[in-house]
Amino acid sequence: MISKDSVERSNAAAEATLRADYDALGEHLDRRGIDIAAVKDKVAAYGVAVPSWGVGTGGTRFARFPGTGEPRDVFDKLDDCGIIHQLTGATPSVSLHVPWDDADPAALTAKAEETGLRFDAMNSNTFQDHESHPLSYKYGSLSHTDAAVRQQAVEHNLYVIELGQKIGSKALTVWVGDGSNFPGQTNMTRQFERYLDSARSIYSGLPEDWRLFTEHKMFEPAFYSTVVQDWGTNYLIAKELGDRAHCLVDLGHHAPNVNIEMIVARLIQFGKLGGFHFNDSKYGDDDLDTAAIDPYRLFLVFNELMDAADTPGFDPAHMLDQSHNVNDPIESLMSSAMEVQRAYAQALIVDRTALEGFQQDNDALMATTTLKRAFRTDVEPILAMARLEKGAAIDPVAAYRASGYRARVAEERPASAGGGGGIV
Ligand SMILES: [Mn+2]
Repeated sequence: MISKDSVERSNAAAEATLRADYDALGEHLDRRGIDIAAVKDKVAAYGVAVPSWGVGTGGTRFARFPGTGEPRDVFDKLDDCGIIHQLTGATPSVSLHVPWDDADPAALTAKAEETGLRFDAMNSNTFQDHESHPLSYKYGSLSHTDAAVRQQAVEHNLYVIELGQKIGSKALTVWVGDGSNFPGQTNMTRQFERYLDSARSIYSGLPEDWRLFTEHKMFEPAFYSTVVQDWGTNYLIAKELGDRAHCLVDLGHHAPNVNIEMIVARLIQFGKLGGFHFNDSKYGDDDLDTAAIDPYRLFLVFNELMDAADTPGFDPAHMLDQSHNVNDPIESLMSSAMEVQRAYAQALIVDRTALEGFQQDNDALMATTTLKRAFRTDVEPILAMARLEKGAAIDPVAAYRASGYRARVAEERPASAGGGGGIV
C-alpha cells in the first residue's frame, strides 16, 4: 500500500481549494433545490469493480508494449487493485478471470483482506486454449460441434462457480468468442441451439443466491458471425435460462452509433439488465478508457439507471473492462472509476420532475436542456470531497505519481515479455 503520510501530504496541498470549490458548488446546487451532502453521500457509497486483467498492459493483435513493474500473478494484480481503491475509494471489488487468476481460495481471500478488497463477478475463459484443458477451443467452446469440447467448457464454468463460492463471489460472467469467419462455415441455428444447451447446463449448476451474466459482443475473434452477437440474442438467452440469468452490457460491444442507453432501458423494463462492463470506443471494441471518447453517452446510461433506481430488486453489477495500451493501467483505472462516479453524480442531479413535465408536454428542447444542465455541472468537488472524507486522495493520479509505487514494484517484478497478442 501507499503510506498514509504520502496521501495526506498530497491532500494537504489541495484541501483548501477543494473546500472553497465544494462550498461554491453547494450554494449553486442549493439554488436548484439540490442538497450537495446527500449527493456526496450517495457518491461515497458507490463502487465499481476493477477487472483483474486490467492492471496489466493490454495490447492489440499486432503487439504489446509492456510497462514496468507489471503484475506477475493474481496476487500482484490484487496489490495493484488495492492501490486503485486506496486512492479513489471507489473500487472496493475485483472481478477475476479464470484460469488466468486461478489460485488457492484461502490465499486469494487472505490477499483480498490484506488489500481491503472483495471479489465481484467471476469470469470464465473458454476463448483460448489452456494447459489444463486437453481439447482445443479453436472452433468454439459452448457451441462447439463436438460434444466433448462443449462438456469441457461447461465443466470449466462449473469449476469457476465453485472457486467463486469459496471467495465470496455471487455471479458468473460468461463471454465466448464462438462464431464463424466464413458464410456457410456454421449453421447459425444449430450453433445457437448448442450454445443454449451448454448454457442450461451451467445455469443448472448455479447456486440459488448467484446470478449468471451473459455478455454479448458484435464481432471478434469471429469476424463473420458471433453466436451471442447483440442484446437481442443475449435477451433470448437470459429468457430461456431463467430468473437468475441476466444480460451484461459491455459499452464497447456494439456497432458505432448504436443507442446503448435505449438498450439499457429495454433490458431494465423487462428485468434482464445484469450489469455493465464500462469502457469507451470509437470504431469497434476498442476497449478505450471509460468516458475517454463520449462522456455524454455514459451519463445517458446512468440517467436510465437513475430513472429505474426505485425498482424493487434492481441491482445491476458495475464493472470496468478496458485494455490499456499506452497508459499506466493503475492511472487509467483510477481515472475511469472516477468517470463512472462522475456520470452517476450527474445523473443524480437531473431534475426528474421537470424532465417528466417537459416529456409530457412534448417540449423536446427543454427536456434535453434539463439533461444537459445536469451533465454540464462540474461535480468534481463532490467526488473529491467524498474521497477526502474516506481517507482517499483528492487527486488520485497526483498522489499515485508522488508515491513512487510503480518504480518500487518494478524493482520486485521483472519485466514481462513484449510479444504476444492483446487481451479481450
Ligand atoms: Mn467485457
